Amino acid sequence: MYTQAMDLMAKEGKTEAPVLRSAEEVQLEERFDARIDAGDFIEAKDWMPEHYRKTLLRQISQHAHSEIVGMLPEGNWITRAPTLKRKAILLAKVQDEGGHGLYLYAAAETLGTSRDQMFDALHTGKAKYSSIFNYPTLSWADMGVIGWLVDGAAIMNQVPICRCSYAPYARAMVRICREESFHQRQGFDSLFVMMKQGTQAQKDMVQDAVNRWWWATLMMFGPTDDQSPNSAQSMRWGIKRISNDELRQKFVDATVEQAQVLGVSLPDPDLRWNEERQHYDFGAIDWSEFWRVVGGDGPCNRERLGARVKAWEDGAWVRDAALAHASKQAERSRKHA
Ligand code: BYC
Repeated sequence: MYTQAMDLMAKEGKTEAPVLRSAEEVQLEERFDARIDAGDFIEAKDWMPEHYRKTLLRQISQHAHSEIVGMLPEGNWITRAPTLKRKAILLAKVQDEGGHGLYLYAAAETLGTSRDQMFDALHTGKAKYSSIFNYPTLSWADMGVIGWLVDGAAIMNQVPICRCSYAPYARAMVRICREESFHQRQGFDSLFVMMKQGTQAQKDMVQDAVNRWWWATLMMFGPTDDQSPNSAQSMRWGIKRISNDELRQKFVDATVEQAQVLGVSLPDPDLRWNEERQHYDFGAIDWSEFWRVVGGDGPCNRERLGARVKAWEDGAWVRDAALAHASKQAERSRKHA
């Protein structure tokens, strides 16, 4: 089946020619598959098929890029937080996202690619990052909604990755998920305060933010399973444990009740409980918007990438100074050796 995702992959030159394998490689791969089937974790020094390595590198580096690009929409509000308490929380949260990026870059480096290569892929637009960070943060309520919905979706997607077959990624995810659950709670708490103690204008601001973020959040889980070219192999290898559609459904089911507690409505006239399925039905996602954003043409793609490139260029003197310091230190310890 030809899909929009395949079209994008072909444009990016990612469609691979079939590779002929030696008998030894076939045997190694059979042994590898048996380890996956037995639920073993794969460590960095273990043999792995090249496609497994590439798939992980793609997913982990994109995940790392999402964390550091994800600092930008929220960073936008640090100077305008309404109270010192909310400013301290937001500052800590944005700093956590930077930390998540670093754990993930470190996990990706174990697959044999340098951080400089990964940054280069991000800065030249070759690597993707989550579509969600290409939307603008227009009001303070967006900070609460990012915590509640975006981090909520992130947790739903990331908890199963704590059991990913690649151990360095799984280990990084354990710590990230713990921190993400605080992020989600602080978002919910901030919205709860506005909805229960706020003025009508504050309540309207929350509802407006929910209306703007809801559909983009559902897109975070990726294309539907039948349009997801990577899912089948990633599920086979235990990189992904739960499919895009199943995770999206779990998220909707969990969020509807939270919205009721907050007293906000979700902007979907087709959202209703389906007794037979024991799940909420929800309306059609605008996949053309998703592919437009993933393809680089979302509301803030250029701004986000521009900010990352500028930060990289402005930080060149820090990297140069650190390298000069490290080589002086190395020379000094050589002399004293
Ligand atoms: N945005 O075959 P599929 C955070 C791409 S950070 C952009 O289903 P896969 C946070 C996909 O990459 C949250 N692109 O792919 C941080 C593929 O293209 P390529 C980030 C997307 O990999 C700061 C193509 O579409 N979370 O929470 O099997 C502040 C076909 O898709 C998206 C992670 O990165 C998207 N939403 O499944 C606050 C989690 N969806 O790569 C919060 C780890 C799909 O072939 N990643 N694409 O060119 C994953 O779990 C999986 O990679 C995905 C996609 C479920 C995202």
